[in-house]
Amino acid sequence: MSRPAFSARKYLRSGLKLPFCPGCGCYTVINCFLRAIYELGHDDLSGFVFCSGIGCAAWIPSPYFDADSVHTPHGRAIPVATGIKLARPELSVVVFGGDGDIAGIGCGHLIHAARRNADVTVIMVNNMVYGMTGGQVAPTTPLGARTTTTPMGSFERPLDVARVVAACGANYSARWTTAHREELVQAFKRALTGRGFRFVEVVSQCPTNFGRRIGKPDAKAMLDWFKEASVPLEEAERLEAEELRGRIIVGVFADRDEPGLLDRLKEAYGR
Ligand SMILES: Cc1ncc(C[n+]2csc(CCOP(=O)(O)OP(=O)(O)O)c2C)c(N)n1
Ligand code: SF4
Ligand SMILES: [Mg+2]
Repeated sequence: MSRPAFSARKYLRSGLKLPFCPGCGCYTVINCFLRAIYELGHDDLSGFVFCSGIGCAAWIPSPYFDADSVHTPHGRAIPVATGIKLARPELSVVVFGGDGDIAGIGCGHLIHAARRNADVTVIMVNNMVYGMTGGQVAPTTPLGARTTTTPMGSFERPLDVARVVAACGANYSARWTTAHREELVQAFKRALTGRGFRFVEVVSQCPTNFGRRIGKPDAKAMLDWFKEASVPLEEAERLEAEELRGRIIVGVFADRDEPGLLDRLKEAYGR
C-alpha cells in the first residue's frame, strides 16, 4: 500500500487553533518542518521531544504538535534540551525559539551548546524583533530599522547568528528565509539527522509588529523583501562589506560530522 500524501494536520493535535497572526512566518516554519519529518519517513512524532522557551516562535511545537514537549523559562530551552538528550539519548530533541529567546536572553546557552556540539537540533525563527511583546529591538534587528524602542532606527549592528554558531563548532548551521521553502525542508532534514549541534536560522516575517513599522505591512511585502535581499553565501564571500549592507546572506555555514557531546562523554567515561 502506498504511503498517504503529506498532510501537516496528521502531526498536529486536533481541535486546537494555531495562535499566530494572519501572514505570520511561523506557519511556513511549521509546514516546512513537518514536511521534513514526513519526507524522513516519520508517520508520527513519537521518538521526538520538543523544547521551547517564551515568545511567538516558542509556541510552534507546544501544545500544537502531537508530541511530548516542554516549555522552559525565556531563553532556557537549549540547556533543558541538552539535559533531556543526555538522559534519553535515543530521543530526537528539537528546540524551537525566536531570535530574542535563542540569541538574546539565551545567547550564552546557544554558544556553549554549539561549542560542546550538544546533540540537539535548534530552529531559530528570526523575525528581527521581540514579536510577542510588541516589536522591540532585538540583537538581530537590521541596522537602521525602526522598532518600538528604536523610533529613529536601530543604531546597533545585528548579530550574524548562523555564522557565530558555525564558528563555535556546531556540526551544522544554515540560514534561509521563509521565501526559501524547499531549502528550508532540506535544511530541516539535514538538521534532524546526524549527531552534534545542528542549527537552522529561519528569517521570518512578523507583519504585525515589525513589517508595518518598516513599510512592509503584509506577508507579501516582507517575502518580496526577503527574495530581493537574499544573497547566497558563496556569492557574498566575493562582495565587499558595503555591498552586503542590508542583504540577507543565505546558505550553509557549517556541515561536518565531528563527535558530539554524547560521543565525547562516552570517550571520557567509557559508557
Ligand atoms: C525572563 C523574561 N524576560 C522577559 C520576558 C518577556 N518576554 C516575553 S516574549 C519576549 C520576547 C520574545 O522574542 P523572540 O524570542 O524574538 O520571539 P518572537 O515573539 O519574536 O517570536 C520577552 C522579552 C519573559 N517572558 N521572561
Ligand atoms: S506578533 Fe508577529 S511573530 Fe507574533 S504571531 Fe503575530 S506576526 Fe507572528
Ligand atoms: Mg523574534
